[in-house]
Amino acid sequence: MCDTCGCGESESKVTFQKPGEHTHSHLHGHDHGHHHHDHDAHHHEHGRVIEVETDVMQKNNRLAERNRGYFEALNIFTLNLVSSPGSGKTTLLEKTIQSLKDQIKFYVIEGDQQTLRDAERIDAVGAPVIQVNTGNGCHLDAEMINKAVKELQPEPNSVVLIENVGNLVCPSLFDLGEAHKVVIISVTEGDDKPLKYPTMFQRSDICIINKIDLLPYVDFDMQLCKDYACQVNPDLTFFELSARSSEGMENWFNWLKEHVHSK
Ligand SMILES: Nc1nc2c(ncn2[C@@H]2O[C@H](COP(=O)(O)OP(=O)(O)O)[C@@H](O)[C@H]2O)c(=O)[nH]1
Ligand SMILES: [Mg+2]
Repeated sequence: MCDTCGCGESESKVTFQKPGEHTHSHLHGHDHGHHHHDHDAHHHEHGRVIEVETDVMQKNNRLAERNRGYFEALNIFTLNLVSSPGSGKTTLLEKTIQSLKDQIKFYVIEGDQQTLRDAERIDAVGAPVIQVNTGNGCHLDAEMINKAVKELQPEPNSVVLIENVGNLVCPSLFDLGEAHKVVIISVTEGDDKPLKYPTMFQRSDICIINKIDLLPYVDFDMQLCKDYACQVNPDLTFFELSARSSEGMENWFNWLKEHVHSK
């Protein structure tokens, strides 16, 4: 898991902030008392490393199931949007909220290592939003969502959209309690992304291929990209769209409306 980037080992300072409010912080990750134990484990015995990582994942999965139970009880539909930086997650959220806010009540949890920029963009289109700054952490986890939801207080029958930290690796491993993971790739990133980052495509149910307005200018083979994605996950549902020009957005809106109202 995060031993590739080190974020899973470190105690990083996670902050929660609404636009226009002061930051409040939580020490996140391992408890102080356990830190040295974890640190030792990482440096001494290979077997212990696996044990510690299993503990972290088990704790996350327990909390994710609690989040899921909360969302189900209130009939809240939750999506976890994952992608590399710049694929268009925030733009897609802005356009989705602008177009459907009369029909669906949206709440947004924004994950980023630094800054309130994305939360301010969501605030500007009129949805309640909380920004989680993860510091050195390169993914959101179930504990952060648990705390963010307590702040946001989403109403029953609403939709909670979670924009994960831009990263195609670590966010795939952390269940947040969402109904679906949605992986977004843009046509400027290359058609071989599903082969390079298979876990992200395996764990997602939905794959949005964004920026199709740029197809004439890039070497991106749409069919090849979908074939690669289907090799790692034959059950993926695809949407080809442009969050900028709105081409293809209607299919995405229809999917969202069907799933929100089908329960
Ligand atoms: N041409 C084009 N640009 C887009 C599209 N969607 C997003 N962008 C641009 O891509 C950049 C990154 O978008 P952003 O939504 O911030 O990506 P995020 O990092 O995934 O949240 C911005 O300059 C957007 O205007 C699209 O469909 N077409
Ligand atoms: Mg963003």
